[in-house]
Amino acid sequence: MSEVQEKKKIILSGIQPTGVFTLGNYIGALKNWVKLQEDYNAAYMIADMHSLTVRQDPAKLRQQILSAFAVVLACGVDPNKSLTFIQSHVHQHAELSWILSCNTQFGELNRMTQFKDKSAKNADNINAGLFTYPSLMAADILLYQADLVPVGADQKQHLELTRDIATRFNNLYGNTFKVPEPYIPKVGARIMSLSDPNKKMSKSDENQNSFITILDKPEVIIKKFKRAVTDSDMEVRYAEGKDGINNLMSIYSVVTGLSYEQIEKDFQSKGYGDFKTAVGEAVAEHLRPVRENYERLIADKAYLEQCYKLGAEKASNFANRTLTKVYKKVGFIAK
Ligand code: AQP
Repeated sequence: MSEVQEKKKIILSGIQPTGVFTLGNYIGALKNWVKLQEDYNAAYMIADMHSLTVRQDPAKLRQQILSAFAVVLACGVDPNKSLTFIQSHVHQHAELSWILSCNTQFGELNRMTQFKDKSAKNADNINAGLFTYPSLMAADILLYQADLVPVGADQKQHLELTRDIATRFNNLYGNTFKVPEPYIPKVGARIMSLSDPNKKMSKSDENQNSFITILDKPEVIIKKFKRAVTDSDMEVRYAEGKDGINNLMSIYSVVTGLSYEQIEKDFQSKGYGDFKTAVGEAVAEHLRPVRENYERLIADKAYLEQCYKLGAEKASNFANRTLTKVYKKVGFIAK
């Protein structure tokens, strides 16, 4: 981060390479990342270490990490403007995570609802990493002295814990960490599954028809929207109990910029079939530039490598300042 940029507030966000990013990840995170890099000193990471809390196939994970990095750039994140890196390339994350684990209480981790949810989903692999995940997340944030962290509802509790850990550490050892604030994006819809609109759209969902990936071909996108679960009513109208239609309207509104009122007017005398086709076509068109950028980037492995190596070097320099301070504070001897 340059001297001039350093005056801006620091914002940090990460995304797990647990699959190809969905339209939900795009609308809820990546689209905002691009906007935020103008006003903030942004740090964006591919959270590959976090993805190990669920069993991954190594060959697939390797490919997903690179693909995820390329998608982030394809969406418009500029590695010259934002610190863009792969978490495991910056060893300070694991190191600070250990120190923070020793400053986090078992009871605090045991209260995390995501741990309970994920344990229920992965009953055959309730590993210690799944339990201590929030300490690693705290390290991710505190290493960069982030002022702000964009959070969806599911990460609110973890950010609260990060704040508690930072405050506790500062009280015990003297001021070390910036205590981060949540950043609530101005526009940020929660995109729901196309096959079950009561469930969040997720990249690791087993049902391929439940999500749109950023890289799906236009004909696939249109087909998936045609299959989207709606209701037995016939009206394109945003209303309670019409979760499927509400979800499609929210997606359509984000990609076209049209208000719900305008959408209802435009589809007044048309059926769900026409509406679903319109949503599919609009999404396919909206994602076209990202898909085209991605195809260009993923074919240029040398450029990607250059970007993630430079990102790792810059991130590591920054993170090391914090870690050195922490090691000194807790009483370790400098090498
Ligand atoms: N459906 C969604 N709508 C809006 N925002 C979403 N995000 C995820 N799904 C939606 C946002 O994407 C960012 C990165 O999320 P993540 O990869 O760290 O993990 P996640 O939230 O658990 O995303 P997935 O797709 O559901 O991953 P899996 O299937 O691996 O658990 C976050 O900012 C998140 O809010």
